[in-house]
Amino acid sequence: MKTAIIGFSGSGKTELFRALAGPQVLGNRAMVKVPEPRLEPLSALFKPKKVTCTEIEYLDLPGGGTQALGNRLLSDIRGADCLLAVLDAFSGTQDPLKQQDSIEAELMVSDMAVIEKKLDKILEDKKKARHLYNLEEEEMLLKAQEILEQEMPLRIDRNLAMNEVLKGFAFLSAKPVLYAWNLAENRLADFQVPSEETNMGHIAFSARLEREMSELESEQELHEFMQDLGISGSVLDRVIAGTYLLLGLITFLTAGDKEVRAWPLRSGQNAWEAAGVIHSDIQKGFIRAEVLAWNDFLRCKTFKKARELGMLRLEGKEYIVRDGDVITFRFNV
Ligand SMILES: Nc1nc2c(ncn2[C@@H]2O[C@H](COP(=O)(O)OP(=O)(O)O)[C@@H](O)[C@H]2O)c(=O)[nH]1
Ligand SMILES: [Mg+2]
Repeated sequence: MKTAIIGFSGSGKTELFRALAGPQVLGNRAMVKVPEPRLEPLSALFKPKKVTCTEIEYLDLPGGGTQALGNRLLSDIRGADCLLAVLDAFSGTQDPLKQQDSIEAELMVSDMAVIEKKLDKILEDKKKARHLYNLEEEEMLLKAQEILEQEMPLRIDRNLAMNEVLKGFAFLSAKPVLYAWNLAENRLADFQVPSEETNMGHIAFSARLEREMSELESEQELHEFMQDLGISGSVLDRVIAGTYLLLGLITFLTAGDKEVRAWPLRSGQNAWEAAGVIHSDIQKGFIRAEVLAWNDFLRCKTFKKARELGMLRLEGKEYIVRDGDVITFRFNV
């Protein structure tokens, strides 16, 4: 999972990146561990050699001066699954809503250019009476163009944004976006973040505060600091929770003596798809999934007990995985 951090120069992108990546990270790419408290009780039971959590890759991109993107960065942004867009709401020099409008406009203009070029190409092919072009592609592109002409980002149309035919274009305005409002410290407690829209979320943070928090010596100090300011959780927690919500992700777990591990899955995906997240062999040879719901695990504490109580369920490929399911896959190699 890859997230590109975008926004105007000076909005606090690099500060946010450092808060996510930790001070020791050099360069502009970092794998950030997704906090997963459910790994601990499982590890206590299995005492595995390895405990692995999910990671999200964050990419810090230099701001393009007067632009939030800048052409040479587009290819980096295209490769991202979602965008984290930082808004300067601390300095008072630029209205954050205007920044948001500019970012949206840049994303849409970029997509529009790609679409026009491709449609021109299709037109040429038609003139030559070549029927090599893909009719569905043309249809989808025209639909996308229509949305953009109404000054709407492609992400508002979920089906279009996820469409297989359009995937290869990696349209920027089709990507889910999480806006991070970089607020002045004193506004953090009572700021109301805008409500969610399709494929768009918002969180608030203060880059200055995050930096101060990272310099505190003890947990106790940190706790008091946060209480005084009326904030809960770190920006890392908020960004990750925001990203999971935005992408509709849930977590399932696998547990054994070798490894206890958390895996990301899109909400609504089934056991067969979950198997594929782990390994294509497990998916190919899928026989069944033994599933223990998280609350049942907490109640039973051991798999033996869970089996005795009939809480360990045998599920087939079609079973829709739930957040926190502990799954053992049975498969043929
Ligand atoms: N006072 C204050 N300064 C900030 C805040 N966020 C960023 N800055 C400062 O603004 C400048 C630009 O921040 P940076 O993260 O490098 O912005 P970028 O260009 O988006 O990567 C740096 O000097 C930061 O210390 C903030 O929340 N409060
Ligand atoms: Mg920077």
